[in-house]
Amino acid sequence: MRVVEAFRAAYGASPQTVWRAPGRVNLIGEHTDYNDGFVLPFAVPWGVTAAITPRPDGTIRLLSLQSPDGEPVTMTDRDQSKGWTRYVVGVLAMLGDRVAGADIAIDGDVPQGAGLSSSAALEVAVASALNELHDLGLSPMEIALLSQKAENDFVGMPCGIMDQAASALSQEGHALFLDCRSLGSRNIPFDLAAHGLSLLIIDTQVHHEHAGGEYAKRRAECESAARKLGVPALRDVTDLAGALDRLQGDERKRTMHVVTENHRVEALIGLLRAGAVTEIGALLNASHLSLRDQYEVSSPELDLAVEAAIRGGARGARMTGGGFGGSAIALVPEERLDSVRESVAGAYAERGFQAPRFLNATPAKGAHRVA
Ligand code: GAF
Repeated sequence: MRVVEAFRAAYGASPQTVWRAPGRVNLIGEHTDYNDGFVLPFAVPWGVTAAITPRPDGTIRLLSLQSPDGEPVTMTDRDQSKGWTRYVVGVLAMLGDRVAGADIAIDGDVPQGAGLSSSAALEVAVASALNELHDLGLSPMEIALLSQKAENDFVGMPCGIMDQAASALSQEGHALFLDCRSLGSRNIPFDLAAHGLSLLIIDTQVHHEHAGGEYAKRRAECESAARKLGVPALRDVTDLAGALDRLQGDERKRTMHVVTENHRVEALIGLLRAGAVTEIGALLNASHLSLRDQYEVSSPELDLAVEAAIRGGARGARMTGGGFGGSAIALVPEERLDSVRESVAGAYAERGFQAPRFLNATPAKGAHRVA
């Protein structure tokens, strides 16, 4: 394994453990996780592999096979971390005294900028390896929570729990239904091929700079709306019409999205349970319209990907992940895959957008030891 070879070359010995954790794509349940709601992501076949040996001193040496100079970064103080190293050092920082330093080599194959959660994969791979090495006894959900805390408190991104939970808990061939309040989860069988379908990921290759700030703003708007409605979180709104009467402007729109999106997650799971996989497309379309018009986190590239995919024969499509760029997903009958790709690529060329990248995702397994 090349991460093991790189580790040996950099640090002169074999790593004590190697863990891999995947990125994720979200089928439905967008911007619901930090509203205590429901999500249905699954792990993608791409992820991050972390080779680690603990160090008794506080030093952290960190090598990425994706870094251009190929040299390890050495940090004697956690405050020295910058850029991508913050996701790793954040995990170490959250473990406090339980972990001193470490020699780490990282290899990743999550398509960059596609919004498939390479950062959660990185956090969960490192946290899972440290959990084993230091005999911490953390469950996969505790690993996800620790990774989320690293991102919230150390990196400064106020994300919910979805991405880290998907990376830590997913099972091959299944989507992960997660109640983000109780943290109860269920692996739901999700075999599209058995129904002659594929889930096409359309990576717009565009990521807008302001995405982080807009994410925090949406989260604050939801929390403010919940306070005005006197409920702990928007998940608790049961009388949507009554709630909308009491809100105005953006907070009204955000509430509309979150409440209806939670219902869409439950409806989609009902269809999967009934074996009606081909029928989930309408829910994907409705989710996209709500994210575009009520939550206002889509982008021209995502909207065009969704419209052109449907024109090309997709049964449904939506943006996936935080928004403002990244990827859309399309549910496509296998015989229509070429037609959908051509429709989207053609529409992008006509509009003068950068060519999109197409990926095919089948549900992969969550974090696991590889060596
Ligand atoms: C990002 C966040 F990291 C998740 O927690 C989630 O809120 C998602 O955006 C939107 O559903 O991926």
